[in-house]
Amino acid sequence: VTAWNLVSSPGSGKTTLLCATIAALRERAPQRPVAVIEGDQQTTHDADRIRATGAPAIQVNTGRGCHLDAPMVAAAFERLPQHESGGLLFIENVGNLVCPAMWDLGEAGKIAILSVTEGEDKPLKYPDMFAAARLMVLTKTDLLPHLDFDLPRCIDFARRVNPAIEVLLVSARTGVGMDAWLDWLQLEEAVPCA
Ligand SMILES: Nc1nc2c(ncn2[C@@H]2O[C@H](COP(=O)(O)OP(=O)(O)OP(=O)(O)O)[C@@H](O)[C@H]2O)c(=O)[nH]1
Ligand SMILES: [Mg+2]
Repeated sequence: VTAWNLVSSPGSGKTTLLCATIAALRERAPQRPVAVIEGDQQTTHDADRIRATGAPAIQVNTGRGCHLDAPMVAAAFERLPQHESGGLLFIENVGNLVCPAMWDLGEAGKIAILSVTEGEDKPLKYPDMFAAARLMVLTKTDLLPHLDFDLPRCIDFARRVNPAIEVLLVSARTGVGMDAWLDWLQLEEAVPCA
């Protein structure tokens, strides 16, 4: 099973992107099992949203904890129904740009999600997260015409803390960038973890 660990501040669009990804993967690779482990301090809202797409999801509530750890993920994984080998597992970490950077969940890679409404300076302000990530996905790009977000500057800031980080632009709302995101997932799966 290939696992991707999605890390970001609260509300960057992780669950929305995952719902759109599950729907798109159903078209591309209908046989491939896809499951999600959802981390939040409280509520089952996100797991409910994932299950509404038809994919299995386990919600982990961390209470006062600010991140998922490997034992939590292992326990949740055991509860996933018949997750066959060869499947794809998305772990949506607790919304927090600091703590989740420091925890290895057995993932193929961390994917930092940054929405364009958060400001282009976040990679410099929270460098550990962007240093730990293989990919930065800039989300909500449909909102760019309404914002002062400086895209080249944001990419430059991310590469200052992680020269190897890859960057994708996606709008889950319009679907722009979804194909490149799915291509990245497919290609990078074959690349061993650093
Ligand atoms: N305009 C626009 N809004 C989006 C897009 N993706 C997500 N949103 C909105 O952003 C808000 C937060 O989205 P979520 O998917 O819940 O974000 P999240 O990162 O999962 O949030 P937490 O799990 O609470 O950290 C919602 O109101 C979404 O409708 C997008 O591509 N474009
Ligand atoms: Mg979410």
